Amino acid sequence: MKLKWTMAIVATSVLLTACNQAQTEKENTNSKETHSMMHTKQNGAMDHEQKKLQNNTGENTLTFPAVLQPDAKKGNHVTYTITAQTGKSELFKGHQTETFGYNGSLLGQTLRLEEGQDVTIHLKNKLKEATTFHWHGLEVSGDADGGPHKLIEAGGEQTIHFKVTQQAATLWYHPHPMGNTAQQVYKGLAGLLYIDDMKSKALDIPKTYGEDDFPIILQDRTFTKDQQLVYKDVANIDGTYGDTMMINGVVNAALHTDKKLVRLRILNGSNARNYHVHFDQNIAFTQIATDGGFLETPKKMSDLLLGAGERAEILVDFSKVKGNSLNLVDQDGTVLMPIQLSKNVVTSSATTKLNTINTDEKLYEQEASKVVKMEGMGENVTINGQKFDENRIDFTQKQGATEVWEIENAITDEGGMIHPFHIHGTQFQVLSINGEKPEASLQGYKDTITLQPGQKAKIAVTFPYKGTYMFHCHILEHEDNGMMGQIQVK
Ligand SMILES: [Cu+2]
Repeated sequence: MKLKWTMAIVATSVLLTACNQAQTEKENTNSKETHSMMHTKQNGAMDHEQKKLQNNTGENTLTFPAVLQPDAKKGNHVTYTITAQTGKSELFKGHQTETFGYNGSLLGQTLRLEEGQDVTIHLKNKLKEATTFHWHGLEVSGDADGGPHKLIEAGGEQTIHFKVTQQAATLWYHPHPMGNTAQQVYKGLAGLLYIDDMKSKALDIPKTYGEDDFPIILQDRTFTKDQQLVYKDVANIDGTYGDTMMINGVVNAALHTDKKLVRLRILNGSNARNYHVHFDQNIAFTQIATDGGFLETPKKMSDLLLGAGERAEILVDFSKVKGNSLNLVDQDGTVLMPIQLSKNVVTSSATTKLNTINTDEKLYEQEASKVVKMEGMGENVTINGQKFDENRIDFTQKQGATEVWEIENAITDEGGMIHPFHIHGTQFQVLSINGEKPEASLQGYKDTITLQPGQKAKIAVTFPYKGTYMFHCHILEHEDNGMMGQIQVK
């Protein structure tokens, strides 16, 4: 296994070095020819310019992933099988696109677990390449977490067991093989994982899956002329952006619903793109949940930043819309998702209290015991000046102990860029951003925090279980290029 890893890293760095040289040449000579020539040799073009996202045309109707049915359910114990496989998807009428999926040809079915359940999952890899199954946001042992150490070779199988011990939340699952995560997610490996608990079931909020409680997986993709997803042709070392909006695996999808109060569970499942979501026509919305659970109260938002890997649950009352349509838009007004409204159904929610979040006051004064400095762009991305090494443990922490981590997105001579920082196996609390109280969207449990260049966050981190976990930038190309470290929880 070690040999393979080394080979993957060497191969990646050869590619990335060439890519970086090409960038320098491009900057120096501004010669597009030189740039593309460099890449012909390297078996794949890498365009450093980020693709602009086109407006979602809304020509297709948004559908929702099916809910995964258990193989068996006996009392508190549930068993599932999740298979990573290849397939063909009709994303454009009359054309078959080759894709990856879990238990299907594209994306995964939604896994719905309940707090307190004992879970067994049989993992099957029917791809022609190695993969892992990572449960993003789930508090489980390092053994069940599906990091790069838990590689399942092509045709291989694994079985994991864990108990659900965390509160209601919208989590997700995706692959995590070293150096190959970006490509596998790009081709379609990603699924939702919902946790329900007594509290979430009792709350007076929309909760009927696909009727008023909508999963919204935002992904930007670029298709070739023959409607294929060819990762190596579009891969960008600083994060691969696409020009076409795909939601829940539907290209140019519009949400069709009634004029009523709805809940959107938005996952930024993109490789790298950040979204500043809001609605046009000044339609107000509230955020009710962050990555790892409900906020204490609904928070009014005008704009919500979601970096790669982050989730937010929002409530929006479409009965307040004057016409029959509106759009979910990005910062610059780009249409992310058109929404078509039919009949008026008056609904309302009186919920003001969603959750209780206790933070130990002492933590605000506590010095950070761990410092994570994210630096660089392109090939030069590092954490604390180092690239990932599977044989190096960067940090240790005691199971159940809460430590304050300082996460810095440093600006270097090259400049800086947004990095979404993710820790496996924990839901942390944000204590401060640049010494100030975090904004409302960060006042809940988080497993990923999107930091602007120059920002420093203090977070309170507790690992409920033991094992080796990753912490990394969730721009998948940065992660693949070693912007990742590991912590051993004992
Ligand atoms: Cu990054």
